[in-house]
Amino acid sequence: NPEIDGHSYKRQKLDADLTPADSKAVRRAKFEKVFDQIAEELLGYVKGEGMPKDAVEWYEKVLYHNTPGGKLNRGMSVVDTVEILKGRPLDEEEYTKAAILGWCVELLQAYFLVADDIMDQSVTRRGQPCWYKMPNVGNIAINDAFMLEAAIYHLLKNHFRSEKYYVDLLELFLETTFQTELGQLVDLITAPEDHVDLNKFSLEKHHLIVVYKTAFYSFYLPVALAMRVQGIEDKEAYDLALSILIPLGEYFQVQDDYLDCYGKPEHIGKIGTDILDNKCSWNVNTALKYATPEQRKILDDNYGQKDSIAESRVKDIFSAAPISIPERFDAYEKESYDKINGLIESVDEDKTGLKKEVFRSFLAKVYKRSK
Ligand code: GPP
Ligand code: MG
Ligand code: MG
Ligand code: MG
Repeated sequence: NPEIDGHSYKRQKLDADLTPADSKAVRRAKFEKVFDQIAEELLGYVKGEGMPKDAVEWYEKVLYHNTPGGKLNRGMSVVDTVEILKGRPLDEEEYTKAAILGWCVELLQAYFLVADDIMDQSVTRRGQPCWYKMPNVGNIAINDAFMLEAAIYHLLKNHFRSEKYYVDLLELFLETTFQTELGQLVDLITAPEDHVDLNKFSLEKHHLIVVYKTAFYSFYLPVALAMRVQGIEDKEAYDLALSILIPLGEYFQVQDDYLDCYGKPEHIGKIGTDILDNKCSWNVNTALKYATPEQRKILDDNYGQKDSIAESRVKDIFSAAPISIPERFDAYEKESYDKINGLIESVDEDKTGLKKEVFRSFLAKVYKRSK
């Protein structure tokens, strides 16, 4: 019996019996099993191309270090959404196909994170050193990121080539990748290392950055993929999904920004770098809005300095009245929750073929998250 969350399960449920209400740990374990299959498939291909043993072993390490090990919200949401849209548990074949798409989203995420950690000069991720920080990796991580992305299209071809929605899947991955890269571009050029100018920041700029760098690939992509699998073709339905998932994604990235400063590294699995990196984060924009002239001066002098004393000065200002980031974040969180619930309630299920539960379950996964 596998040990899951410290309990050993006396009776493993039959795979096909699993529903969204089942224990999270059981659903996660089932989803993770599909990753072993995927890794074997990808490594089998590399071996079949006659690549040397050390290359095969390298790619295996890349895949396992960077793809599982996170919260898996994005990937598992593909499976959950297909199941909710069908309104019944999936059979074995349906489950595997949805899970492969889910893992393709996780591979996209792995690709982004490996690259993002280099660009942000981060140190840890998911409680381990960032991939580029691992012994003997360094700049090879750039190629490794490309190979995580390539895996997506290899898997899509192997498993979906004959589906009539194959091109729609390709377009979804390609378009959301471009959107994410645009968001990353604006994130990076708004945070120059050698020139701190807080006048360049604004909550409008922040909104643009987070929608592009996070919301499309983390929230819209998993649901849109599931909608394609379900055969939904109406553009109106996709626009409606977008109109809820973009605000949800924005809320999620505001949480990420908040946790960058206020999360405990041992709990969130990463050490925050936003203040040192001069990032246009929700925290600093909110602070700029409420700072007294004295506080503003301290922010101007200390934000974006590669220096941990300057960083802690900024953190003190963030928490001090009238800025009071933790209180303002609590208020923001409540307001967002109510706003998103309002959007969900207005979904016309009969007209679009969508289900409110798709969005409710996604919101429940992220509401008040602490990591
Ligand atoms: C999150 O930003 C955004 C991404 C991980 C997308 C990266 C996109 C690329 C094209 C590489 P973040 O830096 O706040 O994330 P984290 O806090 O997890 O480092
Ligand atoms: Mg980062
Ligand atoms: Mg980043
Ligand atoms: Mg962050």
